[in-house]
Amino acid sequence: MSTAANTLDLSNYWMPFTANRQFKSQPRILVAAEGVHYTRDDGARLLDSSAGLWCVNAGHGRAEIAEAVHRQLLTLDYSPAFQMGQPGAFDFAARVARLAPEGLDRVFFTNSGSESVDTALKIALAYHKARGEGGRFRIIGREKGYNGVGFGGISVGGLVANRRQFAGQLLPSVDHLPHTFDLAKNAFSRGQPEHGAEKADVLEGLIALHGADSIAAVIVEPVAGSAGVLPPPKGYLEKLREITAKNGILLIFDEVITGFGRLGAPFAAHRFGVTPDIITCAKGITNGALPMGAVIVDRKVHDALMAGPDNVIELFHGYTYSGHPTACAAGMATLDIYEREGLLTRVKEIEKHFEDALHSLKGKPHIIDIRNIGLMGAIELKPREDGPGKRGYDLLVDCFNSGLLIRVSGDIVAISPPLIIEPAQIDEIVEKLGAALDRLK
Ligand code: PXG
Repeated sequence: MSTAANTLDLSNYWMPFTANRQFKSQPRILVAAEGVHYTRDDGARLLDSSAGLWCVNAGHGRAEIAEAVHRQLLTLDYSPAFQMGQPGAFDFAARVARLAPEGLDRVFFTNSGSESVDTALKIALAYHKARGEGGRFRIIGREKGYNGVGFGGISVGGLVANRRQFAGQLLPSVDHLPHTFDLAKNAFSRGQPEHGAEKADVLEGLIALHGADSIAAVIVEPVAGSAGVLPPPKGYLEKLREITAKNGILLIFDEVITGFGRLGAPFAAHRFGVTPDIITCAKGITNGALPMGAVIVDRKVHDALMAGPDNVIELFHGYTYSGHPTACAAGMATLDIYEREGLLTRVKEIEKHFEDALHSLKGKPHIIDIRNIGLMGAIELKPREDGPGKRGYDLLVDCFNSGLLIRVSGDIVAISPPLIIEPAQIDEIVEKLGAALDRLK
């Protein structure tokens, strides 16, 4: 079987978040992966600077995960998720709970980050209803937030491109905090920017406007990922926690990207010392090997729903594949690797090297900002006169052709390599990127 792009029929597959016609006229096909490298269909290797899509934290081709999934498929391929259990789901939930911040130890499984977000929003609404506060129906998201692509997620999210095609049918009763991006004050920040904690005070204004007793939850990414790596200003998350707690509002951290070691701790909540009521996660939970997500819930939120007659389903929600046996097996093997190889904290050791390497690009053509935290970095380019996103796309193509896989959204390059990356490989990413920037128009 040939996998070369020129022998593939590209017509049937409608690609997600892709300019399909542009792609199909100039396809980029990956056929294999190992460690921190992909292999293209022409056999050339690409250094993976984005851990796939921020998910392959332990690097590619981990045999241990493959073997666990293989064994599971032959033992119990599928079992009904509703009103039946399989050992793997209970074991894996206990394992995830042990990694989560203290108090968050009830785990609802989903199949993606988008499902985790929609699940978390539903749990927040159901929690307040169960406590007789059904008037709390409003949800506060944030501008520039990416919370997946379900109707809940795009409603609380704040990326206009993800919303405008569907405008008119977004969730009602949603409001947004302002984003924290401030190029004028924070350009070229290393780690958490100095300015912007006061943006959290806007929540007080929204509470004054809507009334605390109408607000169910606030959902934010601790570090905005898709918007182009926006670390929280110093003191910002602390303020959000203080204001939500004071007003009986649940705080949800969307940790689909930041979970499982990307910031040098199991979760961003640990890194920032701020504990939300609910964490959503996915991606790194199975090292990207199989689709899975989870919602990790404070026990008091969970327990509020465990009221009423015990023959009644407490939460009318779930998926055919919640706690799928293979996903749980992949997750167990993934956490074995993370723990054995110290990957949940390794980023602390390489973060400074990563930061210095990225910031060494300052002064290269077109760069208007470089920012970073943990093993997440962004390089923002000035959009070209002929249209936003074109310069970023040209850079993506040049890098692809010269042996580097980068993730570009618009004119922002996001760098988030697998957590196993070696310092010399970080240098190689930066070198290749620098050379491509020198060539870029
Ligand atoms: N929340 C956050 C914070 C995310 O980053 C989702 C929810 C949705 O997850 P699913 O599994 O439904 O895709 C995400 C996903 C990118 C990029 O390069 C980011 C995501 C997905 C694909 C690409 O910016 N984040």
